[in-house]
Amino acid sequence: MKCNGFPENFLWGGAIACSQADGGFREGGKGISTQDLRYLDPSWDRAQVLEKREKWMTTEEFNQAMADPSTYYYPLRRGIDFYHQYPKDIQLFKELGLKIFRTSICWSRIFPNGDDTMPNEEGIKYYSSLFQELKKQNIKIFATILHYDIPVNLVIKYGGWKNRKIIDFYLKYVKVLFENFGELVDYWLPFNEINAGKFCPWDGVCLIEDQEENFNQSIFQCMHHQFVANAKTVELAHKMLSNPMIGAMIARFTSYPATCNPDDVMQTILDEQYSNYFYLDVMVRGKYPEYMNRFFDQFNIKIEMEPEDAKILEKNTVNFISFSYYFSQVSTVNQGWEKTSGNLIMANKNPYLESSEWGWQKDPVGLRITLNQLYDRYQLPLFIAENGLGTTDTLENDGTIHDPYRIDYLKSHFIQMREAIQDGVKLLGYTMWGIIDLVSCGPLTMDKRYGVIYVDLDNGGNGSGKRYRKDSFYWYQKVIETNGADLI
Ligand code: BGP
Repeated sequence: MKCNGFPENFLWGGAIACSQADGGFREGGKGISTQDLRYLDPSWDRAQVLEKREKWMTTEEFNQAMADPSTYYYPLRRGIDFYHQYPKDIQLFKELGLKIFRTSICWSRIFPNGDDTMPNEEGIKYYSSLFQELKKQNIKIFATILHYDIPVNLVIKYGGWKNRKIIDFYLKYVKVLFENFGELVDYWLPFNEINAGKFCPWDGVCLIEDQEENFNQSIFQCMHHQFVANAKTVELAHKMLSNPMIGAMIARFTSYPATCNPDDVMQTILDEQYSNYFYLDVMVRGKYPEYMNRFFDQFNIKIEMEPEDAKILEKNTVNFISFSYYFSQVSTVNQGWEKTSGNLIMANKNPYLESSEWGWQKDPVGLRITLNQLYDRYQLPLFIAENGLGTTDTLENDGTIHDPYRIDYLKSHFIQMREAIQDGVKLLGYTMWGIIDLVSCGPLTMDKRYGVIYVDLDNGGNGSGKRYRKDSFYWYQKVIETNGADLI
């Protein structure tokens, strides 16, 4: 039954990732993860932050980070201290009325080195109590098994995702999660934005820039291992759990032809295939699509596969599709087309759209387009795993935060979600990105805030850490309570 245009059981939610929120660096037996090594000088201005964001991990930076045990230049080691504050934060989520909460599990809390014989009991205990607390408050759990951060030892010793051995380490980790949290978690997601490896190789597939001869070759080899790991996780889920919901996720790069020049239209098709559909085709349709052969030839990519891989991929496909959606762009063969920032990439500018403070082009209708495109192509239920507006907020002296721009952003996207549902799209839920302010993933700053809950910390981790409700908190609370009735 539909109610106010949204299904009665629509899952209004919020999302975070452990590496951006937890902190608790080296506490509870946690090992060092690849995201713990990402560097930010808190004194940098916006231009310096943006310049750094364009750069990938180098050997020099890696060694420097490994030698530095402090948190000063490493904001992802600090997060927002969710590791300690989660009981109070969950109270706020409860007050907000969240139906579902998405977070990732930190692999290096469960297996500190990735190849340990036994899991770290303290890590298991932490997630048990976090998940039980959520259940106590009647909040469903959407767990991401890997959101970029793998134990760094796996990179040092084995070369990370390039090495096929990592599939077994990953599955050993997954098995522990299913054994311990199988009854608690409602939706499982083996990989956050699996296409991220192509655009941000350190985050997605843990490759160090100056250690690769053919970057594309390495990226797609890693990706193949992730696809096999994904399929084997699906297989394991069906063996170990009852009726598991286990999904795929991409960072969705919605693109329109820049002009009606047929070359631009063809470019749009190629951009769709290479940046979006390839990844979903493998995980949903269970095989490598033919159009990738041409791409692989062009970049001289030869993926090593085991004879059984094709069967594994074919037999173990996901049962829902999730994606992040923040912006849209245009596709063109015109190399000189004006560019702007976007999630994970530099995007071609669309003159019809306004951009956020960080250059990301706001396009609510693009969300309806995306939902229709993905549902039409795959005919599987969809889940919007991330969406939101990252921007500066001001904490007033009286503890209020007035963020009408965020309300506008969310409202316009929710209206288009409702349109898509009326178009016939099966949409399970929506987990707003960064429901509580956290360290941003690209720039690594706190001043790119997404939350409806403000966290009093600056780019250097200074501040009380106190949580405040923004105006958007009360607005989202009403949306959830009325299941979207108040949207115009
Ligand atoms: C996605 C990531 C998230 C998140 C989001 C927003 O790609 O899955 O971890 O951070 O983008 O990006 P940013 O934090 O760079 O603004």
